[in-house]
Amino acid sequence: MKKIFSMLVLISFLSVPAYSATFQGGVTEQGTSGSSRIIDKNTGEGIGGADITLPKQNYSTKTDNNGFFELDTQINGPSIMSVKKPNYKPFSVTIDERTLNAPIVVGIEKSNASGKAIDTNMYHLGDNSYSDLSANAGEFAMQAIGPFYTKRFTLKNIDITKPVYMVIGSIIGIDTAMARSMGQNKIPNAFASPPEVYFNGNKISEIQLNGDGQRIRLPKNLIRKNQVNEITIKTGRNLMQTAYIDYDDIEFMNIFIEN
Ligand SMILES: [Ca+2]
Repeated sequence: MKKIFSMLVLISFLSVPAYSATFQGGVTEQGTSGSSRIIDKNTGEGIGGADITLPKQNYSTKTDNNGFFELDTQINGPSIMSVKKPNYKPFSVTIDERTLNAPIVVGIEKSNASGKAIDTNMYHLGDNSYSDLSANAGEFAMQAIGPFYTKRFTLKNIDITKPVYMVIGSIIGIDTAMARSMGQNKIPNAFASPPEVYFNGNKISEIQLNGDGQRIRLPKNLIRKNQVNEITIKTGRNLMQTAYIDYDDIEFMNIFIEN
């Protein structure tokens, strides 16, 4: 039931128009008109000196003293925008040309002691071979590092009596049948198996859809407290291509742990 609910929330987020919207960790609210702005999610105050980056466009800017900023660049189709500020959780959101034409307000949240940023870089998995009709194909920023990504990290100050989540800030390019049925790509005759997530050698999840702030619960019995843990994300394969392996080309950024 909980899974169904999460899916509904995700679906409603994906289908909400981006005009004058406030993005707060996957929750969309009606914003006010005016310039785009980064605010503290809890106090509502503008955050000055935050770094705004569009990795694909190789574009970056900073907010002014009151948190306002402008995106003086062109984008075509969904693209990942990242927001970074010391002492705040790294944040990213998938935007498109409609977002660029209307002001957006992004609420970011102070990091807490038990949360941990694992990796704030952007990665491309796959083989650099993909259809122009693929989800977000026009927006791929960089060369593939191969079909999988692995990161090792220690989990200190983790409270395993509470739920522990791995969060993927943003992910684009997934061409599963579900992504296709949601209108996230336009490939008529092919689809891919979903990316798989492994934690300490155990498969814990599959990612069916593109989107922001996707949470994957880490099974308590697999967590190694104060020791090295390992996350692997393996991209899917084009299930209609049998002559050779065609990996699904995807990009993601901002992996962190929430507790
Ligand atoms: Ca491919």
